[in-house]
Amino acid sequence: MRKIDLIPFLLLGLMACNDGGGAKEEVNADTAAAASTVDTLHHHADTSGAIAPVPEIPAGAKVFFVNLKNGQKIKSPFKVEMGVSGIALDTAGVLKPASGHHHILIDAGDSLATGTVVPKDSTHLHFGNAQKSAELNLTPGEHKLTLQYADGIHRSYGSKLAATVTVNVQK
Ligand SMILES: [Cu+2]
Repeated sequence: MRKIDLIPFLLLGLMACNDGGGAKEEVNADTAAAASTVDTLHHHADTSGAIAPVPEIPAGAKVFFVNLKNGQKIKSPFKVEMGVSGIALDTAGVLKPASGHHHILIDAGDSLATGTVVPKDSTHLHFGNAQKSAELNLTPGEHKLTLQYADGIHRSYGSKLAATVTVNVQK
């Protein structure tokens, strides 16, 4: 009885030794176990580390220009009121769920792809102090203004939290 029981193990052992794969297989099994552990750790790290995904947009959230309509004629400088509903308005610096701040893109497209860090330059204005209004000084002519919401670390929420109007600045 005992001898018969041992035979399969011996055979396995011999086969493993013969192709030198015995040790390898053990290592592989360990690696697989370790990999799944690391994987679990990574998933946790993803929600708290520097590469955390852009927070989900709450259903129904939107941004809008409060005082500007598409095609509006306006004199410069002028005040822009930035509206948001369904998602919190907060200062920049810390990543929080369901939260963000406004940006105005001037003649720089209809939105920035989700996750894109909003550039900081003369055509990409940040309102990281949770401002709700801004004064713009634009040259005469047509200008496309886009309100783009982004998370606490300036990553765009994409087209779902963007609004665009074209204004006509009078001479
Ligand atoms: Cu920003």
